[in-house]
Amino acid sequence: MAKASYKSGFVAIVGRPNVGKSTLMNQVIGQKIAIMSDKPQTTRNKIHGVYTTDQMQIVFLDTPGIHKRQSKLGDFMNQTALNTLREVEAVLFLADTSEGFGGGDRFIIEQLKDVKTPVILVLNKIDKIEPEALLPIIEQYSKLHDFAEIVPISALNGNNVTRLLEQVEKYLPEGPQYYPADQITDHPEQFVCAELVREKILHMTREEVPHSIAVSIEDMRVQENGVVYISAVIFVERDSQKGIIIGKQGALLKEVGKQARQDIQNLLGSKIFLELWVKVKKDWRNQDRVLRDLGFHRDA
Ligand SMILES: Nc1nc2c(ncn2[C@@H]2O[C@H](COP(=O)(O)OP(=O)(O)OP(=O)(O)O)[C@@H](O)[C@H]2O)c(=O)[nH]1
Ligand SMILES: [Mg+2]
Repeated sequence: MAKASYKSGFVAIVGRPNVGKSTLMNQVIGQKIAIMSDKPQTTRNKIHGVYTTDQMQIVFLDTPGIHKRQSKLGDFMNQTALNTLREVEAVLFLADTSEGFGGGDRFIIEQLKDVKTPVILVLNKIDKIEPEALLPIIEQYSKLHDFAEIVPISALNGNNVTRLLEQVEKYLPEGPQYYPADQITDHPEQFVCAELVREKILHMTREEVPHSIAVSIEDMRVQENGVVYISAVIFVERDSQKGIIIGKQGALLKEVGKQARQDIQNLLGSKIFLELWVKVKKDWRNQDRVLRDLGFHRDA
């Protein structure tokens, strides 16, 4: 049973691609549940991360970076992020202080004006800038919107993140503990495992390849010896990309498997056997049926 004064609620994390939304959520939760990379448009779905203390529970919704769409997948990603704004008690609008203010930020601020939810401006990556540079940035953003709070942080090293949580608490209503204290996400393990495989490929490939892959877990079961057997298919859009993912004599795929296995073992807490396959599905990012099959549907 929740205590009378227990506070809880949902909080969206939105912003341009690559500003550090997933890094922030993982930093708060203390475990990697949303994958991160230096490539824009890493996150494709709305990812729940649950933060629980004796006084409050915040369910963070990490969202895809809002960007100029280039495919039906891009449409889905933008829509997912924008719809989330209406489902929450507060919005964290993340901006990257090490990058100049851009049209992408302006577009998102315009969208925020249409929602009544309090918006906290989170100025991220302060570890990358000189302290004197911060004040002019705060002034610049304050002119554009009436932010409920402005909190500079470094999601990467955790600087000032506790202060951000204190600010978020102010906007939470009294409410129940929605999830058990030890639950950090409500995504099926399959989803997180597929994402971890995708993250490794994002780290090891360049140009159009990162955007052209999707990962699907085809089989996941505990074998008699206690080892979890996982079979995953990596979809690409072209034959040439298949070659890149496999690499010289299978070297790249092998490395992806090695690194993903480590992360998945940390997540599941048991030994795993990971089998990876690569398949070509032409132009899957623009095919409604394939997008649905891969879990990109409106109510996801
Ligand atoms: N120096 C520094 N780097 C950061 C910080 N926060 C995030 N990063 C880096 O920024 C890059 C993007 O981080 P993500 O968390 O994947 O960004 P995102 O906003 O979730 O990106 P999308 O999912 O593509 O919208 C990664 O290389 C992170 O390591 C920070 O506070 N300081
Ligand atoms: Mg992300």
